[in-house]
Amino acid sequence: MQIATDRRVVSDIDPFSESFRADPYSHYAQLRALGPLVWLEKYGIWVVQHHAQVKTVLTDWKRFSNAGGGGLTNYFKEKNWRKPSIILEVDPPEHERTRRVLMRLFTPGALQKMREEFTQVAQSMVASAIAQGQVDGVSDLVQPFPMKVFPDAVGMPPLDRDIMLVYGGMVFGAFGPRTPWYDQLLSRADEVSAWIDAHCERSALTDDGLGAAIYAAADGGEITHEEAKLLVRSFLSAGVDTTIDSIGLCLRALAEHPEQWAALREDPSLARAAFEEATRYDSSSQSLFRTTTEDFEFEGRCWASTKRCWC
Ligand code: OVV
Repeated sequence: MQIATDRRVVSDIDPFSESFRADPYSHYAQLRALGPLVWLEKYGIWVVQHHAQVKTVLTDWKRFSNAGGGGLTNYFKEKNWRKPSIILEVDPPEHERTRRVLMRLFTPGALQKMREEFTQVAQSMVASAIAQGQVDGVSDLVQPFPMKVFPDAVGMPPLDRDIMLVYGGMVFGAFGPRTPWYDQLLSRADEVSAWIDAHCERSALTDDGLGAAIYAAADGGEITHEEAKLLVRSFLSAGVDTTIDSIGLCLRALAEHPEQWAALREDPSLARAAFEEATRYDSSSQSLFRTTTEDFEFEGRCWASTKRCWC
């Protein structure tokens, strides 16, 4: 730690390094101990980790904009390999317009239908795992489940969907800096983008899924058909990897805490609370970025516009 001449608290910690990723929590503690606002010199970004500051950064979109992107790449200065998400990487009032369309999909009836379909798939996957005798939690259950239920709910036909994992890696890789593994995925960007684009078209979807309902909102004039396609894409970008990670991290937490696993086996009605707690205990999404839109003072230290914030 050092104090820069303008009294910034500076750290050389790299949140994208392998050592950080292997053990994020001790690094978070180190960063938190430096105070409410730290300058990460490797990337030239501010980081906030304390609740009050994180809450301000994540809610005050007028000063901390989403439109610069949710990751390290600053869209005000640089283009990403894919078009920005019109639900994630956008501020009000545009965000409210697209959010309204998505929120309307989740009526109690639609959720009930999804619950039934998801439960049926889960039961049959668990039944075949039990029949198999020995399972690999991640490859036999954790990955196949969201890969089936989400695209099914959107209305995608049951084609080979493995390319979606490559796409997911590219989407979430884009939140960080260029790394060899991300560059390797990016070498397939054209092919993968074309696949995703084609499979989000109205003509590629069933007429009774979430995708069809989004296109119906476009017919009603609330959004354009091009925007409908991007909202369908959001389901495939945001839903699959996050769910795989969340269930996988939950399984790992249970494996590492056998007494919690025993309590859950004893009382399976704890499953919902256990899963929700697991998503807090070890979250699939641990960092988000915002971009400042104007010069202002924050925590007595933060001024310049379009500097990234990580929280
Ligand atoms: C929450 C999230 C993560 C990644 C991508 C998207 C959303 C999207 O809307 O494309």
